Amino acid sequence: MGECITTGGAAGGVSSGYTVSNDQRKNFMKPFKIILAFCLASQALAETPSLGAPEWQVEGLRTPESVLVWQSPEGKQLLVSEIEGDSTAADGQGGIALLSTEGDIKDQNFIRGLNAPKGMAVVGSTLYVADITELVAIDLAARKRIASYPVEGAVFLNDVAADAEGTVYVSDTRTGRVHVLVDGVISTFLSGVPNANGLLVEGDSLVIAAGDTLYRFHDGELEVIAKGFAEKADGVEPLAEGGYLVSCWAGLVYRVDGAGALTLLRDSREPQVNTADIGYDPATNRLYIPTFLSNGVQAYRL
Ligand SMILES: [Ca+2]
Repeated sequence: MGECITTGGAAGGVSSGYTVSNDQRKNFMKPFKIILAFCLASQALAETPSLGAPEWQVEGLRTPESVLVWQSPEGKQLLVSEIEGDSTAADGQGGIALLSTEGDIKDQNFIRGLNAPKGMAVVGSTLYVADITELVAIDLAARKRIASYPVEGAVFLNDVAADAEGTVYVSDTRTGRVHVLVDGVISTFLSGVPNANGLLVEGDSLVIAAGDTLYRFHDGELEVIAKGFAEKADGVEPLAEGGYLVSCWAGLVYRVDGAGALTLLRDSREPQVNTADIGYDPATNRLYIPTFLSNGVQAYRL
């Protein structure tokens, strides 16, 4: 166990440059505290990654960045964003592939006409996709873009998450911000979160994977859930029994338990197989890993 910092309440809050707009209607920005809830600086890791062999893997995708388990009208399917080329190039090449949960490519051109799509979230029959500097809304039934929401100052929009009311959040990893779409209007929800990437809505909290840290933003405060990822965190998924799965693009997958301790499940940095924005289905306990530069998706039963 290394450095341990525990703070709490007004006296223990850490002053910081983090800012939040938690009242979007007033466009209100105010500083807030970072609460370091756990002592996690250097948790012991399992010595041997234990993910085992994949149940299946698909190759031939086009820079797959994110996998989303989609409860479609035809049953559960996988949406896979394909950057197709450079991650920051508005090249008109990119889209969403449709896969079965058993690894069949049902339609690699399910959605086309994007640039470098990354994280996704579904609200009703609308798919929201982060596409470099804009949040794109797509009607999944018509398979067509229905709206584009340019984000002012955006550089690298990355992950998307939505709450039960249809509020949509999108992170920008380069600017360290999280933006929010409410009633068709985009505004900045949080700023000063370096490497903000994976997003997850849990009740009235927003979980953010950023750099070596997993945060929970709740009631105006940003607290540390876990810290110590060896590479920059990318995707985050909730586990049914509590805790999370967190991937790091460079090739790491961690389990984060309810107390914030990390267990390394996979390290594929040496063969240079990326683990980008993962998908997870708690009903089948299946983890889906987009391998990015390796152009595949792998499925594991945990
Ligand atoms: Ca592209």
